[in-house]
Amino acid sequence: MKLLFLNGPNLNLLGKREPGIYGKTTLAQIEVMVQKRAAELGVAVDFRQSNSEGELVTWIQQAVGEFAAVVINAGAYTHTSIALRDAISATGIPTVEIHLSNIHAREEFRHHSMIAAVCRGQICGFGPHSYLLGLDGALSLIKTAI
Ligand code: CA2
Repeated sequence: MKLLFLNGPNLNLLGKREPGIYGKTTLAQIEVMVQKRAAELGVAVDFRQSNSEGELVTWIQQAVGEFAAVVINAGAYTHTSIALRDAISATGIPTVEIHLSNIHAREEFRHHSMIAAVCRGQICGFGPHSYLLGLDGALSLIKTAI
């Protein structure tokens, strides 16, 4: 079974800029953490990042038939992207929304997620651990026949 982890704009800067907000852990280190847990659970993970909205949309479209579920930190596109919402909705692929920070405790413009209503669940506020919770969440969706 394969899971697709998608990361949106600027998440490639994690651990390198603004550690006060997003911490010191890099995206590469988060991937190592996710891959380790996934291997223990016998699941394959493809872990990707893009700054391009269109590329993220294309990856969601292509996930159909190849991945059992998607775990997505859409970054700032979370709050703006009808295109990502439509892609998740159109493909019907079970999707878990994740965030490092608690978006509901931050600026008001981060409180609304364009994709939340078409995702199966939302995890936020646990720092890098949100990714492991996203992995668990996606697996629980698959085990309960989605
Ligand atoms: O908390 C999250 O995971 C976010 O998805 C992160 C996004 C933000 O726009 C969302 O509201 C919440 C920002 C990702 C940018 O990451 C940076 C990392 C280092 C330096 C600058 C940005």
